[in-house]
Amino acid sequence: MQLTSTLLLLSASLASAHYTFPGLIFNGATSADWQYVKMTTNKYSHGPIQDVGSTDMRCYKDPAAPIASTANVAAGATVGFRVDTSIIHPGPLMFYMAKVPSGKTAANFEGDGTVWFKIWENQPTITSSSISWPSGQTTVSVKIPTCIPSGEYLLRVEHIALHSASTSGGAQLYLACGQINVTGGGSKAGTPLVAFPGAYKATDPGLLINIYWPVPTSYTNPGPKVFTC
Ligand SMILES: *[C@@H]1O[C@H](CO)[C@@H](O)[C@H](O)[C@H]1NC(C)=O
Ligand SMILES: [Cu+2]
Repeated sequence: MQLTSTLLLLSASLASAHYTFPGLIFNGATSADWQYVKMTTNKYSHGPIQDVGSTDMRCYKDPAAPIASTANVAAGATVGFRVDTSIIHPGPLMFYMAKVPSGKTAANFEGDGTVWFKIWENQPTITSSSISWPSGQTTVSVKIPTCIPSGEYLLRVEHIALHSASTSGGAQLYLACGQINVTGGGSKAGTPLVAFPGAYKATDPGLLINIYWPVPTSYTNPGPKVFTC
């Protein structure tokens, strides 16, 4: 009895150490959960992706997800995600975008193909005794590039937890895709383009790494370099 409740408490605290990105933040307001974000398979478990070769790497979309809405946002505006409940593990945060191909909409596009460009990533603080990343965020946000063409896009947030990344497949990826319609954009398409899965390998130095000992002296985010206007 006591053991059971201890186990329950343990699994509850493990689950709460994971996270999702259910709310889109735009025009100064946070939307309802999954209103503008494709509902993810981990909506209840909050669990991560650990196989970077999985099609879950696109949007982690629940096959039974209801169809989400698409938010109108101006190029150059800041768009964010509410984190449920907060980013608690150490590791990098990145944002990618994919332009929705003609004939598709953000609502029915799943992010397949060589369509993704990276628009932002952070870097760790490295000292002689530790490597660390910003953590504890309950919201995360990014500026939509001013120069990209107007139209519908997927906005993909990705956080990689590295606390167990010293063995292959130990890195934990948390991600989700918001559906946005960029207005007032420019004429420079995002590059370079990569596919998910494909852009990452389990052996990438940013995914297979012991962040504790010896303390890394550098860190390389996985994926392409960041697009600039
Ligand atoms: C996207 O924005 C354009 C320009 O405002 C508008 O004409 C179009 O209907 C919008 N598309 C969606 C899906 O809201
Ligand atoms: Cu966790």
